[in-house]
Amino acid sequence: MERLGVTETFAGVSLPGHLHTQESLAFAATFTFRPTDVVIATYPKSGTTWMQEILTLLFSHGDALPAKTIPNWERAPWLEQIYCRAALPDAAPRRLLTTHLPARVLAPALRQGKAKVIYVARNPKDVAVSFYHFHHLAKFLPDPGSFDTFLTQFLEGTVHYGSWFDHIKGWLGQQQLLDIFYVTYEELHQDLCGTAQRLAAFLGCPLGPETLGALEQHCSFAAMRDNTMANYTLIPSEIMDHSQGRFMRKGVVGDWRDHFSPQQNSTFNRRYQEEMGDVELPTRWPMA
Ligand code: PPS
Repeated sequence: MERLGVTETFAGVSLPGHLHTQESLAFAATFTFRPTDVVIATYPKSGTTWMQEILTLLFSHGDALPAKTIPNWERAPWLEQIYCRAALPDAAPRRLLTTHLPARVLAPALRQGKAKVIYVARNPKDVAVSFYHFHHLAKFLPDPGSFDTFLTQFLEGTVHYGSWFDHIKGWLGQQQLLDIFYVTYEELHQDLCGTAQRLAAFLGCPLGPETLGALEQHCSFAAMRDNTMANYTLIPSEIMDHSQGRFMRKGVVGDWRDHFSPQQNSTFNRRYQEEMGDVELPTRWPMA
């Protein structure tokens, strides 16, 4: 398969060449946003797919048809990926986009275009676990080696998509400058309906009880795990080896407790404190 072993470097970050070229990355970096654009920004494995599904249901006013008939990567194209230019519905009244790029690449254009941004963050310990498992499935990512090796690279920020710390600090630093809604994976878990209501208010999108009911049903882990338009099983096995695991893996909070040794946990906590000690997070994760 094309460019499976290729790595692109852009803005100091390594990215899979199967999904990105310098041309596609330049397309993203010079993109002209509109005030009606809604951009989901995430570090990988933070709840991107969940947010794509929630916004699909919100924008369809609870009609599940788009979520059940259109793959999520078409409903909310990845701005920096090769196919985006062709996939973007230019005439659409509201474009939903997704990105893993750091804020420093996109923030000036987002500000200029007055687009709305939804930043989804997740406890980085769970991100690391989810990302590690995803490396076994995704043939466009390098072999992660042992969990210990991967965790070291994750903390050093040398994994594909770069440093989790830089990513969240970069986007949080835009809070006063961009029209941005910050939400965590853990909040979605704790109160999906309440979070959807806050999202709807941010987006100026009506949300009646029927839409909310449909959203709750279709955005549950079980429904999304079984929805071929959301669970990535449509991707051929040469690109995602489905025998190695599921994209919709566990969908729980705190899975790191089953993966981290006490030593790994204390190394992680020390690094987290160094990087995040002074950072004001709108919501915090239990790190112990
Ligand atoms: S990616 O590859 O960056 O787009 O991945 P992303 O979608 O950000 O994250 C994938 C993880 O999110 C979990 N997920 C969910 N959890 C709970 N409920 C719902 N509805 C849901 N949808 C996706 C998915 O299972 C991955 O987490 P892990 O921990 O690996 O299960």
